[in-house]
Formats: sequence, C-alpha cells, structure tokens
Amino acid sequence: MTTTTLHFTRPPTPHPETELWQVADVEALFALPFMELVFRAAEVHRQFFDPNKVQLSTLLSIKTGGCSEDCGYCPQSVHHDTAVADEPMLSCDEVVAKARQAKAAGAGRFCMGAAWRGPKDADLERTLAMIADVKALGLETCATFGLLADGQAERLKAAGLDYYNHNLDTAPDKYGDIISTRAYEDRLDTLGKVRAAGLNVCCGGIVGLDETRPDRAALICQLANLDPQPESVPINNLVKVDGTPLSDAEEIDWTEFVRAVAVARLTMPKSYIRLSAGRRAMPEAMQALCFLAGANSVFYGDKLLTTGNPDVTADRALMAKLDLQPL
Ligand code: SAM
Ligand code: DTB
Ligand code: SF4
Repeated sequence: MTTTTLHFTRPPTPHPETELWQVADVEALFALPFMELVFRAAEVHRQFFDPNKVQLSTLLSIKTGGCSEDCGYCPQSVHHDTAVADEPMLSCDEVVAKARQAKAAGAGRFCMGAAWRGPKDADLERTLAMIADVKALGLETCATFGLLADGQAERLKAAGLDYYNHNLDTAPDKYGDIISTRAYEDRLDTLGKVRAAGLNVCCGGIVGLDETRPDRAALICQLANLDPQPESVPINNLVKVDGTPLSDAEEIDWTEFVRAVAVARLTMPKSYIRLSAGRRAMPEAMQALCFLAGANSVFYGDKLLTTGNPDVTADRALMAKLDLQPL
C-alpha cells in the first residue's frame, strides 16, 4: 500500500514588523483546505485553552424594541415592521430573578442587552444597580447598551461591570449596506472608551448578511487588529427575522461558518470565540466541529434577546455527549 503525505506551508501570520493582520493573509487562511484549516485552528486552541471547557453566557433583554437605529438585521429597530413588541425597561428585581435562574442553570456570565442607540444618563443610572446586584450573585457581568458617551464606561466599571459587548458587525466596506444611522468609526470610538475604562471587551460580528468571503476576512482582520484583542469574540450567524431587510438573505454554507470560526481562532488565539446567534438552527455535528475549530463559548439559555436559542436541556445533553465542561 502506498501512502501520500501532504505538505502545507505554515499558515499566514500577522505582518512581522507591524504585527497587524493584512486582509489578504486572513483571506489566505479562509482559502486553506478545510481539514487543514480546522486542524490548525484546533492545534492553536490547545496551546492557549483547555479544549474540553466552554464558557457559558446567558443573555437577557432588559429593554426591548423601539430602537432608533436602522441595523438591517435587527428585529428591534423602529425602522422595520417585525413582531417584536416594545417593552419598558425591566425592574432591577426582574433582572436579578433572571440572573439567579441563569446561575442555577450553570451560566458563568450574565449579559444584559438594551435596544438603544446608546444609553441616556438617566437610563444608565437605572442599570447600575442591576449590574451591582447581578455581580453580587457571583456571576460575571456583561452589558450591551450601544454607543457610550464620555464617562459612561467608567460608571459601568465602578458598578461592577466585567465586560462590555459592542460588535463591529461586518466589514468596513460592507457596513454602509447594513446600517446608516451610525458609522464604523462610532463603534471603534466606543470600543476605545470601553478599553480605557478598564473593562474587558466583547466584540464580534455577524456572518450571513449577504457579504462576500473577502468581507468576512475584512471583519475578522478588523477584530484581530484591535489592540489589545477582544477578550471575547461573538461570531453570530444571522437569525433571519420576518420584517427586517435581511429576512431573505442568502444562507451561507455551514462549512463557511466553520471556516469563520477557525479563522477567528487562528487570528485571535487567546480570545474566547463564542458560537453565538444562529446556534438553534445548527445541527449538533456542526456545533461539535465549531468547538473543534476553536469555539469555546456559547450563549446559554432558551432565549437570546428576542429570538430563540437551544434549550438548556438540549445544551446540557450536547455538552455531555462532547465531554465539554462549563467554565
Ligand atoms: N443596541 C445595542 C447595539 O446595537 O450595540 C446592543 C444590542 S444589539 C441587539 C447587539 C448585537 O446583536 C448586534 O450588534 C448584532 O451583532 C447582534 N444581532 C442583532 N440582531 C441579530 C440577528 N438577527 N442575528 C444575529 N445577530 C444579531
Ligand atoms: C452578540 O454578539 N449576539 C447577541 C449579544 N451579542 C447581544 C445578540 C444576538 C441577538 C439575536 C437576535 C435577537 O435575539 O434579537
Ligand atoms: Fe438598535 Fe442594537 Fe438593534 Fe441596532 S442592533 S437596531 S442599535 S437594538
């Protein structure tokens, strides 16, 4: 019997002098043979993490719907006619009760989301007690409230916030097709404020917005070139919601999603890569491949913000089958 040995050069790395990723090099990672890409990503994953551990974050929408922004994917925008009803902000007691349930179910982090362009100071003030009370339960805290004004990140930090989530969402060149009410630069500005306040950064994006592979590479390049890199990187697969402009976006092939996870792992070796929105529609075997390719975090709990997520029983069963332990 003859055996064939395949030889691959080492995959691309950041530019040796600037240490910045070039879009072309990230595209070259996407273009690696699928098995080679997944293998390399799995190899890097093991250098920095226990591959049998997965971080669990539970989401809660503390203020739903009625958002002034026109993000084309989002069911909570006033610009789109969706089935999401506007709701006032939850009370602190309601939020803490949900956080308690999340902790009892095994979550390690609790992420509070609000359908705002950014918080008014009075709104922010009301969230501070929620953050302090959730933190006091022994959970890590995360908030995603949109663009931050000067001083707001510091107030969140002082209240006990651990992470702030603010996504770049897509490539700079694709961004204008998706959102018109705020600029890419505004997002980078908020990420800078979050960092400067000493908060951990959770920053990722969405695939399946009818973007091209070079767009996906450009998004990951932007994320990887944040300095320091985000501690947490959510990779969302678009959840297509009726009434949003992207409700009939073309589905990306599942292998392309796995490639995006693997490329995120290779370019951000020390970050938690979160298999995020869209997981309910993913077969278990695909999720397992994402974990092999370097995903080591998920949203855990029956609901994301307004749409569904795998139920806790199903996730526990999957984790048991894959011998994955919660962090
Ligand atoms: N309003 C704040 C903001 O936009 O920053 C915080 C909440 S917003 C819902 C947080 C993130 O959820 C968005 O940046 C986007 O990445 C993600 N998201 C929203 N709708 C989505 C969808 N239909 N599918 C996948 N991800 C989505
Ligand atoms: C993130 O990257 N994905 C989460 C969280 N950060 C805030 C939100 C997903 C939202 C999916 C659509 C919804 O449930 O409304
Ligand atoms: Fe508003 Fe955030 Fe939805 Fe955009 S993604 S419409 S800012 S809630």
